[in-house]
Amino acid sequence: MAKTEEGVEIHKMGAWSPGPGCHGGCGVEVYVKDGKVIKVEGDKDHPWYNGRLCPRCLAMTQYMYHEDRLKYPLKRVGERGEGKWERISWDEAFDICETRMNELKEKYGPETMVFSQGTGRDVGGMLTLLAYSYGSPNWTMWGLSGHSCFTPQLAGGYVTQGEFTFPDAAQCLKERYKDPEWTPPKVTVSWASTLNRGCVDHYWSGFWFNDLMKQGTKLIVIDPRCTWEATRAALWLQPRPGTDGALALAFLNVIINEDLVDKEFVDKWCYGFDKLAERVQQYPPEWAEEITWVPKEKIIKAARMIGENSPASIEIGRPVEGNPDGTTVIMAIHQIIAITGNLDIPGGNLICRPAYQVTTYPYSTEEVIQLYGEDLHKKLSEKRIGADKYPLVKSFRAWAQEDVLIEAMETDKPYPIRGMWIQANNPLANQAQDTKRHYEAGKKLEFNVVVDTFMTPTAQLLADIVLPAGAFPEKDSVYCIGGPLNVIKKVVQVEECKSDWEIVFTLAKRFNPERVPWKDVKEMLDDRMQPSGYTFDQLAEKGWDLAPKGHPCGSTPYRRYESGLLRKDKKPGFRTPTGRVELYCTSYEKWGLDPLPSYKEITPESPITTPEIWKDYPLIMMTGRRSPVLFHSEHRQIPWLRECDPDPLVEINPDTASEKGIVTGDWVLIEGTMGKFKRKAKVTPIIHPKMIMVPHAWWLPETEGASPNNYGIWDLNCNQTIPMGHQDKSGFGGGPISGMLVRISKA
Ligand SMILES: Nc1nc2c(c(=O)[nH]1)N[C@H]1C(S)=C(S)[C@@H](COP(=O)(O)OP(=O)(O)OC[C@H]3O[C@@H](n4cnc5c(=O)[nH]c(N)nc54)[C@H](O)[C@@H]3O)O[C@H]1N2
Ligand SMILES: Nc1nc2c(c(=O)[nH]1)N[C@H]1C(S)=C(S)[C@@H](COP(=O)(O)OP(=O)(O)OC[C@H]3O[C@@H](n4cnc5c(=O)[nH]c(N)nc54)[C@H](O)[C@@H]3O)O[C@H]1N2
Ligand SMILES: [Mo]
Repeated sequence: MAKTEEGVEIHKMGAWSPGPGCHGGCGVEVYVKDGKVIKVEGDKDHPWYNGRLCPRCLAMTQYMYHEDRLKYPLKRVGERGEGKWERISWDEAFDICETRMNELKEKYGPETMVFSQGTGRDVGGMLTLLAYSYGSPNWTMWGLSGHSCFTPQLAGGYVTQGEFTFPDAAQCLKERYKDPEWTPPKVTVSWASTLNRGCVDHYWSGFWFNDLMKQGTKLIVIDPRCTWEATRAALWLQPRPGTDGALALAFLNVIINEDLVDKEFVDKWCYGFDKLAERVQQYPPEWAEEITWVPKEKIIKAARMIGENSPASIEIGRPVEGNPDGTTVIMAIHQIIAITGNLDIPGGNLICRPAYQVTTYPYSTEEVIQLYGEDLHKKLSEKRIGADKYPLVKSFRAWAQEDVLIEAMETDKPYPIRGMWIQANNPLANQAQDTKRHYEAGKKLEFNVVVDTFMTPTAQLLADIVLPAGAFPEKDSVYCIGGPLNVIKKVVQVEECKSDWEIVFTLAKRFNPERVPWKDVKEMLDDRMQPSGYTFDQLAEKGWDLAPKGHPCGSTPYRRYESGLLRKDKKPGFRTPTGRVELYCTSYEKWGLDPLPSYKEITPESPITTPEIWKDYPLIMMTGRRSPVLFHSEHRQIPWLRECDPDPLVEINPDTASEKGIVTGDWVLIEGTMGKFKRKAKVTPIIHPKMIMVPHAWWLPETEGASPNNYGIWDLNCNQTIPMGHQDKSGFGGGPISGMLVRISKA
């Protein structure tokens, strides 16, 4: 830690939630004076971000010292939703949680308690520790239909090449772009991804793409909306939402039929090419044009650009995972990467692993086993909601399946669900689809806890106990996925807030001291960091470290399949049953699923499947394009950020708007077959005339939190019009966050 002459301490660390809200990984310098954070800046020495930082991190002081922050534990004293709370001590809060949760366990069994998180903040590791110490297998993202964020992507990669991949932007090389092996991609595809707005997948961001463009990379953008990226693209494809699967199959058709395949790689390292080649004959560009609304010439041009230019890479955005049969679409995209020879090469799609294999957050079953052992994993899988129905829920990722879970909550089958622990998650303002259904199911539960930094609609409506979490400079933690190992360290204390790790650690130890053998959180982190050779304090001095090139547990060198660095048995090849990239998926075959990619129009509503609804609801609703100053439902209270994005908008094409007499600034009623909500119009040509875009997760913390207003969610939340229950056969994918049909009118 450095210190200025004025006595300001400068702490280097990785930033993760709470605060920016994000998926983490930026290197920051936290400036502390007299026990208070006075500013946060980017760390120029950090290998990924080189000093660049998002607006949400820059606004950390407004976040940390906001007057509305939760400052101490609260106990509900009125009815749920009445907004009546009483301050209690941490001891009392822990005692209540322990007693009530043990009562539920005795009455119904430990699986009666659900542990829900939001997106990939480090809460995943914490929740598994708490849930598994208590004895429940039901760790989940409550209400996120088909688990349609990141999990289909991880699962699709896992069954195809045994791992997940990200586009290479030299992020794992110590010398970055100066490394002699580095080659920029000739072409990069941004497939349903707002690179410029969010740190989308941990470390693939807009400015990196700028870096690549300066090195000559050309961009293909696949997005129904004319985004920042589209305006800079060499080629922009504008598909109908939810039809990316058809597009991917047509790309495969062109690449295979025009012989744009890397034959050497396919012969040596792939399995089932002939079967794939045969299958894709059904899917020529003419066929895809009709389905996707993308002219066939553009489909052919894009496929050729990918097939003729190596290295090339593909970034897959979340909307692809919400496609019907999302996991299959992801498989097809991975097949494109593999057969064009772009897997694990410089400038291609890199196989990513945590540095030194330090795991705190179990992304896959393998990591669950690494953290908790095979026996416990097996035992928990027997009762996990959805595991009997979905092989991937049982064998790949240890989540309870949320479309099955909501049914279980309503029917008590296969067993009663009676309590919920909600941490880093705001499902009623955002994550849950079919909001009312989740509210009704959650309201019935006997005991609910919310852990957050601010009072939220979810906490107001469902919680019995609310616990205040510390922001990232108020906690010790470790961050690692596919790049450097970052330390996050506690440098200040704010009010009575406690770090998420401390909260779950304390309670987990009460439930099961054997599973939590460490004396404190730091000792646990030391233990988990052992493979790196660092203790927590040692790495905290530096802030971060990248595994050296060639270290078997990092994301380098390139082409690790050649040298046996990927497989446990150290043989060359991939971590799949055949040891090859499985273009014909033997795991899917074993599980009774289609081993080859296919396309079905199975969105709940669409111009093709439900023409009668399309007549009355003639617009396709997309939701959720990211805002750079907001993270999901967060930051509505932070002045510097709200000023940049003040209103709950709906983006409408000028022709569509004028037909309805709507101009920018008008309030608009948006109606679907399930319900309605309101938004303020932003009339813009970047939207297709047959579509609208609704930024998600809006609530108004400046308005009344108690019922019936509940910070405005019942007026504004678009998820009231999006159903559950359209997951694909794998259990993952297919939550129709994009693609529902709506009509609009001036409110
Ligand atoms: N219509 C629509 N709905 C969507 C989406 C969409 O595109 N469209 N996107 C979906 C996707 S991809 C996702 S991943 C989900 C995300 O859903 P969530 O991750 O639940 O996101 P938030 O609504 O921001 O809720 C997070 C809450 O946790 C708090 N918080 C943040 N960090 C921490 C932390 O580290 N510790 C604690 N204790 N609290 C913290 C915040 O204050 C906030 O209240 O939303 C989904 N919902
Ligand atoms: N600042 C900020 N950053 C974030 C987040 C945030 O809330 N704020 N959220 C984080 C989370 S959890 C996630 S999952 C990621 C998500 O980030 P992304 O994966 O980038 O997802 P979106 O922003 O929802 O949508 C990206 C683009 O896909 C387009 N799109 C919509 N439907 C379709 C479709 O069916 N097909 C195609 N091809 N395109 C479509 C939209 O027009 C949009 O421009 O962002 C993460 N980063
Ligand atoms: Mo997400």
